[in-house]
Amino acid sequence: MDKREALGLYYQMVVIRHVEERSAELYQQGKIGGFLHLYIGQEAVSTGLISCRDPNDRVITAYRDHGVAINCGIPAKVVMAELLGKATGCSKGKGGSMHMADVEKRFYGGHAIVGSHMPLAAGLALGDLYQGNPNVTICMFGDGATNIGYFHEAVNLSKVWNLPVLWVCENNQYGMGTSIERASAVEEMRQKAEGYLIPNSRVDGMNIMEVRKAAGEVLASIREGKGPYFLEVLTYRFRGHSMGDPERYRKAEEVHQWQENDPIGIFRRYLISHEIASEEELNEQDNKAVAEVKEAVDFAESSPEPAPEELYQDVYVDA
Ligand SMILES: Cc1ncc(C[n+]2csc(CCOP(=O)(O)OP(=O)(O)O)c2C)c(N)n1
Ligand SMILES: [Mg+2]
Repeated sequence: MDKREALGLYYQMVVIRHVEERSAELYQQGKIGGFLHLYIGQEAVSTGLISCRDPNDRVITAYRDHGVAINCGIPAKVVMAELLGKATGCSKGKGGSMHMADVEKRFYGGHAIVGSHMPLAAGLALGDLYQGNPNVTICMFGDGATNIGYFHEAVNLSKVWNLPVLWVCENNQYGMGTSIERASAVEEMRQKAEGYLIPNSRVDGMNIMEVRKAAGEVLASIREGKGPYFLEVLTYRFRGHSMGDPERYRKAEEVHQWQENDPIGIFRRYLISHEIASEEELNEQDNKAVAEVKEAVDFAESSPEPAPEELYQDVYVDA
C-alpha cells in the first residue's frame, strides 16, 4: 500500500469516528430524530472492505450505515445533513440515520429491517449477472441477521444461481441486547454458509490490513465467476446498540478490553512501525478530520429543512 492510500484510509476511519461522536452529541441535544446506531469500533471493517471494491461494485448494508456511506464516497457533511433531516442530506433529509443511500456512488442503503436488504443484494447481483456486468455486490449484515429468514433465502439462492455477491457478516457479537451464544446455534457465523456449500472464512475486523487482504482475494475470485463467498469479520461495537441502550447485557470490563484493541490505534501503530507514516503526519490527518467534521456539522445545522411538498416526491422511481 502506498503512503497516499494509507493516509487516505486512516483519514476515513478518523472521520467516521468523529462523525459518530458528534452525532451522539447532536442526538442528545434533540437535533437528530428516530434511532441512531453508531459504528464506533467497527470502522476497519467497512473502510478495509470498501477500499478493495472496483468503482462499479455495489454496496448495501443495514442500519449501522453512516461509516459505510462515508467509505462509499458520500461526503461527511452530506451524511451529517441527512442525520439532521436536512434537504441537503443524501436522502434529501427524508431517510435519516438508517436510510443513507446514493445510487450514483453504488451505495444502495441503509436498511432498517434486519436482513431485509439481503434478498435485495441477491437481486442486484442477479441483475449484473444477467446483463454480463463484471460487478460484485458487497452485502454487509450483522450476526443477528443470520438468524432471520431473509438471510437463508438470499444466501441459498446466491449459491443456486452462482451470484457475484460477497456476503460480509459483521460479527460484533451482539444483536441488540442478545449475545450470539443466546441466539445462534453455531458459534461462528461462517458455519451457516457451509450448509449452502458457500466458501467462507473468518478474519479479525479490528485490523484493517487483515480485512483488506481477505476482501481483495475474495472479490477477485467472485469477479472470476466463482460465485458467492461468505466472509465473517469479527468485530465489536464500543457503544450501545443504539442511543439510550443501558447495556445491562455486557460487562464494562469486556468493553474496555475491546477498546484496547481500537481499530484506529491498531492501524496507526502499523503505519508507524512499518515506516509508512510518521506520528506527525497522522496527527495532521487527525486535525484535518476534526476540522472537516466541524464544517460538516455547521453545514448540516445551517441547511434548510425539506419543503412540505417533498413528502410526495420520490415515493416511486422510474427504473
Ligand atoms: C425483522 C426485524 N426484527 C427485529 C428488529 C429489531 N432489531 C433492530 S436491530 C436488531 C439486532 C440486529 O443485530 P445484528 O444483525 O447483529 O446487527 P448489529 O446491530 O449488531 O449491527 C434487532 C433485533 C428489526 N429491525 N427487524
Ligand atoms: Mg451484531
